Amino acid sequence: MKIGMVCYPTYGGSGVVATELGKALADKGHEVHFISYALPMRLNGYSGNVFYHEVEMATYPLFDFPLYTPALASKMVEVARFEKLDLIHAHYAIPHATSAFLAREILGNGLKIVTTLHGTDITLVGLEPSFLPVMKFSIEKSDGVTAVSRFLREKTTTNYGIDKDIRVIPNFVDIEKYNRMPCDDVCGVFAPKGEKVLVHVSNFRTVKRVQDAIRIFNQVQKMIPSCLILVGDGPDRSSCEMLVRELGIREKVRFLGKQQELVQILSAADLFLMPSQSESFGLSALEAMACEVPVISTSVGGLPELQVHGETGFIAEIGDIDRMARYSIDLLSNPSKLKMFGVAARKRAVENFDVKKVVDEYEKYYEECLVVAHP
Ligand code: GMT
Repeated sequence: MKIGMVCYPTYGGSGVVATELGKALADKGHEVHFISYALPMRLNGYSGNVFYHEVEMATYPLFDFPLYTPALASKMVEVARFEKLDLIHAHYAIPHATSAFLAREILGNGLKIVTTLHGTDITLVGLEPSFLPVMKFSIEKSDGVTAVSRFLREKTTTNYGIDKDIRVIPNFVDIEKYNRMPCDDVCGVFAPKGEKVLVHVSNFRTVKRVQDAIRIFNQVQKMIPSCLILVGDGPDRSSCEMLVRELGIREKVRFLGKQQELVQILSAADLFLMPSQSESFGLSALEAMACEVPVISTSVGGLPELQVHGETGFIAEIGDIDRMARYSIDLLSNPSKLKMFGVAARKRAVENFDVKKVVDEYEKYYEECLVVAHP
């Protein structure tokens, strides 16, 4: 198959899913053409079946805002026409599904569109009155639609009144790559005296509630020698750094910023914190689980579909910092329980979210979509 993979190139789950999916499909012999305004973050290393097409943005004094949607549609038309694409897979509906619809109309050649809904495209941004009708239309006009959790499928049908078959295909992880490895060097840096290591990874947006992770850790470090490793960057980073200074725990908290390679870091971790306010799946928690790291999370969105309370970690209400701190202290002060939870976390990742299994699901879904008439 010849697939156009359209995604955001930035530090975020939807771009990661698109990139890892594209690479895995290329390994299976498909030809994958990434289309975006910059090289997707995890698109590193050369593969003969992978191509990258950058969307050029024309500027003009009349335009106060960049006109990405038509520019992306034009690039899709060009790539689809000359590379003879079978389908466009749009990750994150805004504006990718809309540009794909435009491209299909222009081409008039039966190009299929599969749209994957990832999270805030449905739960937040798409609900803005200035986007909603276009979002609904673009989803309805896609030949196939997938959502990364049952929660997100439900939100899409209720919030938008969309009466369309939406296939749930979860996030996935390369369980061979994401596997706990010896990490003496990293552990020596993070925890030279054998402290416990808590990790949080996100794009530091408000929905991630990174301040809650810091407050949970603040309670933990009063009871257990420990450190907090914060990976990622985004709008809330400065306020988080400020909070760490206010709490007087600067020596115990490391801000690593954006990182490409997480396996070493996750292999040094004892616990992963995900106190999000909204999370349609929680890809970074899955990557931690694959590395035998139990997760302390909130109960929002798709998180209860990912992890099992009392088995792979613990789940609490949004903002219940005390409870999440208590759960953390309980696990960290009980080595055999911590180990058991870590093993269960990996087992769940391997049995349910292995890249090989999930990529096959996408492949089958593409095949189904190729033979249906456009909606
Ligand atoms: O919806 C977003 O915030 C964007 C997206 C991203 O690009 O970071 O994240 C979402 O998609 C991920 C991959 O499918 C999911 O694992 C995340 O849970 C989801 N984020 C939210 O729902 C907040």
